[in-house]
Amino acid sequence: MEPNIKSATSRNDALFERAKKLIPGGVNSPVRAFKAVGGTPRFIQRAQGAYFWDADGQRYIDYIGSWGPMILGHGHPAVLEAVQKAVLEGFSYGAPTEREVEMAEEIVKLVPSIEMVRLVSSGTEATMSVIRLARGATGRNKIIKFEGCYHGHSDALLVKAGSGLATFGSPTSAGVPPEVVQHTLVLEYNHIAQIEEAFALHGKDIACLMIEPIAGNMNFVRASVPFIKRCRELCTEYGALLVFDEVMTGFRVALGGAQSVYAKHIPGFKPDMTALGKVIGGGMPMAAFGGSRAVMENLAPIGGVYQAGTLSGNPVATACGLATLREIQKPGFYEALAERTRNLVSGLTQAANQAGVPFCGDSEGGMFGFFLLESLPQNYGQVMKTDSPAFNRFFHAMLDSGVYYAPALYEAGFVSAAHTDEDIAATVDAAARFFKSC
Ligand code: HOZ
Repeated sequence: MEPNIKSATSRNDALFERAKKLIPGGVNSPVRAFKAVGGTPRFIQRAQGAYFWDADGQRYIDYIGSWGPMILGHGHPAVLEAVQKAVLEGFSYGAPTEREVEMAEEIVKLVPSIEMVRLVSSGTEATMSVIRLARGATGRNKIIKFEGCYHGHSDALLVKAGSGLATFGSPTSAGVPPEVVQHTLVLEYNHIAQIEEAFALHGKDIACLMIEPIAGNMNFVRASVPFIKRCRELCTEYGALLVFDEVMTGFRVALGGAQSVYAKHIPGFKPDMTALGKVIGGGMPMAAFGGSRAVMENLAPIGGVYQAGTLSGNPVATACGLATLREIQKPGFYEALAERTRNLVSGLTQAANQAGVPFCGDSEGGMFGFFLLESLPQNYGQVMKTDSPAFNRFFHAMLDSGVYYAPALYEAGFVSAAHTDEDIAATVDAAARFFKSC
């Protein structure tokens, strides 16, 4: 661990000032601006393995991994080789390639609920397209989502809870007309009675229920097994599609995604549709959505639901994604990743407990979360009770010690195969120093 890293260093400051003149907030995605935690964002210059270095040459143990994709760590040799070879063959053709077929074959092989798949370029595109497809396939307009689940920034999904079950949500973003979200019903995560009531009221009009099965956009909150089971039963009963947003959890929490975790507890469990992203691109812009053949064949050019993209199935992105998918299928990969991630969470919990600081955490595969609370929250309202000034102090203390967590308490964390036991121990030591000083 490199000691005494300053909170804000000159080149990061200078770059932030330059960026703010031309880029709204100085960043191309809001959370990167450090607005929630304060201070100057680090401008990253390079990355290798479990680390990245900022514009002042300071090294950080990276626990965001590009917000999930970098499951192998940065610069994995097999991925680099595949990308370098692909780049020499051309960046983009706008015509089909063999690697897209290979990519589809891999996804269908690894995720049993997916019989057909379409590649797109971002998680937002995947979830947005799934909604259109669900509406087109069912001939219904209404959709259910859950408070605290983030499904990208398309209009219909930028919506907060309405005042009751009979009312629909209101936009969370300026620029989203209320009419656009009038069909989006927002319910409380893990609240079985609410979904039952919603289906009883609107069931015949509901096209799909979309859920992050392990919500990574309110830190890390699992849907309970009974809750997922009830979602499945109600969707089946009313003819709505159950959509798992596995942009974050797909190939991250297990080789078969979060759905394979729930299938261990619910015999025969499958969602109807799945949105994927992040790990399948290995750090390149790639995402996908897929599901049953019957539903997927509603997509153009076979069916009447339109969806397209110039960079969809991009040859460099598919090379990167395929190389990544091949590495994660090696024996023992997820066992080792999950153990290291568990060690991180238990180490942090122990360090906090020894200092009398309230702390709890959870993990699945290479994804984790923690809260400065006595017990794990079950929904967004409980997550909101977290003491954010305390999180911000923790975040900056860790940053100063060379550990980079997500700069907002609503985000999950990610461990890669490149993180070593020493990295975990150094992280826990840094946290222990902070907790003792509280
Ligand atoms: N969608 C991410 C937050 N859950 C942020 C992505 C980014 O800033 O790169």
